[in-house]
Amino acid sequence: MRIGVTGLARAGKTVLLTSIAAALSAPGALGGRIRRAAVAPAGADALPRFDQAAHLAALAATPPRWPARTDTVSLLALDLELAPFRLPTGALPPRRVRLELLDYPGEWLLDLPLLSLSFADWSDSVLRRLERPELADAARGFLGFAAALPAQAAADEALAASGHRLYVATLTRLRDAHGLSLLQPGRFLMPPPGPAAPWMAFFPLRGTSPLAGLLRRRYDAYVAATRDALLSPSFGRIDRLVVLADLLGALHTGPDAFADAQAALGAASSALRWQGDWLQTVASLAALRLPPRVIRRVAYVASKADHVSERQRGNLAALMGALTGQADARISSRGRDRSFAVAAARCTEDFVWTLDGHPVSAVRGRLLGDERLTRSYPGEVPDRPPGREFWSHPFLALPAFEPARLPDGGRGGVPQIGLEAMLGFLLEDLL
Ligand SMILES: Nc1nc2c(ncn2[C@@H]2O[C@H](COP(=O)(O)OP(=O)(O)O)[C@@H](O)[C@H]2O)c(=O)[nH]1
Ligand SMILES: [Mg+2]
Repeated sequence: MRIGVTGLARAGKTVLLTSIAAALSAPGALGGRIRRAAVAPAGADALPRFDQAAHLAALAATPPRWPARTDTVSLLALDLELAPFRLPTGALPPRRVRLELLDYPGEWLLDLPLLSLSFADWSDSVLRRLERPELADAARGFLGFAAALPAQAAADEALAASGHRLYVATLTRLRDAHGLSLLQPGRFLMPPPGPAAPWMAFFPLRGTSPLAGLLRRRYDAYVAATRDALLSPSFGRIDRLVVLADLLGALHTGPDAFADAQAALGAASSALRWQGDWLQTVASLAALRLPPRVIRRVAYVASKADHVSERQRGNLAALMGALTGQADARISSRGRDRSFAVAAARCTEDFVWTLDGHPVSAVRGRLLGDERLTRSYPGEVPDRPPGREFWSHPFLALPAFEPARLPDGGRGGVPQIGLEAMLGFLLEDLL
């Protein structure tokens, strides 16, 4: 069984995989339904391995550290021994299952909508967005370059390369300075390992110039490669998916970042919802290949939920549900999707704080490099996309907490919130 874990950079994928593996390996895991779990040897698989030992050692260090930054894909394989099914005639032998968790960049899933967009339509929608007044500043260099191109610009390599460089710089700025997430193509911000293919050098451009023709051919090659990657053994074999998003971070960054995270989650969830359809199309295009398995369960997870108290975490899960179409009976994929609020490495405890004479449910934890406990109350989490009045009282800072101290090198698991409910949903038919 292969579970894909996806989310944009810093969403919390590495910490989640580390915590899942530690939880499944702890004695009495999932109410005793898992007897034993061991990280499987790398075997002959071409995918890089997820370095579980190093990531868990970081969390278990004194003082604890967050796991080092990772990028691109990696695979964590666990050999599980499950408690036997019991029949009236006696117990069956224990069952053995190989559970694989694939750490998959969410930036790559943002390319799903491109599969059904022509270069002209894609260019037009990207440029219209960049031309909006609130983004025009960040995009000025690139937009100026595109505007200065003659209507019949030649299919010139140097032009294509300069435009590409300016476009990638704009995407990077929109991510780092504006907190935006719907930035396409995702592989421009999270390149696959290995040397970049020459057709990666494109950018959105309107018109019918020879240059636009060259860029269109490159865009088409990019879309074809994206399609192939979705059919490849690494992604094609995924049959359950965790989509992780730092919604609290987006609420904190502000209305534009939040609206953008909403658009990105909406785009990814609708592309996944129609997966049945587009996979059939893709499969027929890629004749002679087996169609990939259809994803049977999707958990949409709001990460770092330990920044807010228990009362707020229900709202956080509801907000995630609202952003991914689960509240809408017309489009929800009955039973296949569910939303959760999870802290894979819980740093805080809940407590009641009296602010201006009013009790509020807050949290407290240690900041990185600080021995004392720090209190935090970022604000009320809305249970649906918030209206304008919400943004007049901005969501307060999210302190950089230190992970909780782990006894016994983490062999008993990592303190967490909501992880078991999420695993129970994903593994229901197995347990
Ligand atoms: N408070 C809190 N912070 C978290 C949690 N999980 C991740 N983080 C923070 O988010 C950062 C990025 O997490 P990481 O797993 O490396 O993200 P990735 O880029 O998606 O793999 C970490 O370094 C932590 O600072 C959590 O459960 N609680
Ligand atoms: Mg990572």
